[in-house]
Amino acid sequence: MKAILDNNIKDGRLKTIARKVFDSERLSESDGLYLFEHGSLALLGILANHDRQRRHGDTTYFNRNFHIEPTNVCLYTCTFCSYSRLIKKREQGWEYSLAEIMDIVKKYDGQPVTEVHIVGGVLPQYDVKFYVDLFKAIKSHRPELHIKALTPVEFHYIFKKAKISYKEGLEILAEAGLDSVPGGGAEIFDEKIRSEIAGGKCSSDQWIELHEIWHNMGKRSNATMLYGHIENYSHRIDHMSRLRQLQDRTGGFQTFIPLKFRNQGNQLSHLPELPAHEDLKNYAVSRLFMDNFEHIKAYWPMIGRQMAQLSLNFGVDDIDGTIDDTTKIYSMAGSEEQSPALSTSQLVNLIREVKRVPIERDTLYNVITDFEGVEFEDEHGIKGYMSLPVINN
Ligand code: V47
Ligand code: SF4
Repeated sequence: MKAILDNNIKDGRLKTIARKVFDSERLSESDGLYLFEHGSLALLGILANHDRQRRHGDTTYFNRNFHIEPTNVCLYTCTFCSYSRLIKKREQGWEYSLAEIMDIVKKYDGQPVTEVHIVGGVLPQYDVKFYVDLFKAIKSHRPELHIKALTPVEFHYIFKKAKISYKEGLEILAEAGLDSVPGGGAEIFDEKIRSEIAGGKCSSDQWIELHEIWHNMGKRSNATMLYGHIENYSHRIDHMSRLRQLQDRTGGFQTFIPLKFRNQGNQLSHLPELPAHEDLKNYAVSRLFMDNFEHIKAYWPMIGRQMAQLSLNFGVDDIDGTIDDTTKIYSMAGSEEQSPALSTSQLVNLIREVKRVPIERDTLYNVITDFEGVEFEDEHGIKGYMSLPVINN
């Protein structure tokens, strides 16, 4: 493979970059930028797939999860956000009480979900005390359910309001039951672009600082990048580079999740969405550049299941989870998945259709079920995938 590529890549710089990939050498920021600007989709796919295969073989990960979005009313007015409602229009949104949130958690009693992902708008009543009470209530109801919740956007706001340091605040939440932190709120770290699309909320440095403190407490988190709006390739490389540096210091990130900007119903609706080949390219460059991230995730509710399948050839090894139609962030922004929900057998088949081996993981990537050659009945009573057409191919 290395020799074939070497003999067929005409561009000397791309040839050097390809050699680095095959020798597992770190790509520089300018290598990353060069790949974005000059790499063909075919070359990027081959390189990123090689890197993914070396790390994960044929495995593709997923989990059984559901989301809770306590509110979509928000103090901030991020221009890309289709989901939030201003306080003065709060009657158009929802604001769940602790009891209502617990009712959602209880709906999953007896179902084999392993993770609840909790994130939403920022409002004064959702303060440190609220989340402490909520996390404790969830843990006392279902101790083994992993709570992946909140982002530096909420942390910064609620800790400042409570007049406690980031470290004190994170320790209080961890003690109450917070297990890990999702990747949201990162958007784009470049300060100028960030102030245009997400002005007022936590800064890039604060986002990094909060994750660093969390990692230094021995905890894990994810990282995202919102791309395809007013940023350019250099901003994306700068964003990934800041994450890569933090990961060098702590090793606390589990997965990197590029999030494609969707343009319906927000203040940036005049911007066209990126074409599919740009999304695939972005996954590939992410895989190649983020050498110290073990996993690259394609979030299927945002890009749709077919793109999620394609992304598995461009460096992606994780496609998130069952979701069960519990998140509105992407359907309200125009995703083709208007009611995102996949049963376990549907997820298993989606992965098997593109000849990968599905592995159900927990949030920390411990293997729950390796589906290679396994027959099963999922939580919806759908009998083993062996009976579905794709498996007979
Ligand atoms: O920070 C909001 C993004 C993020 C739009 O950690 C949008 O496993 C595209 O972080 N178009 C929140 N993106 C979601 C998030 C996430 C999702 C899945 C898994 C994990 C994880 C984390 O959603 C926000 C923002 O970047 N977002 N609006 C939009 N119109
Ligand atoms: Fe609020 Fe988050 Fe939407 Fe920004 S992205 S307006 S912080 S809900």
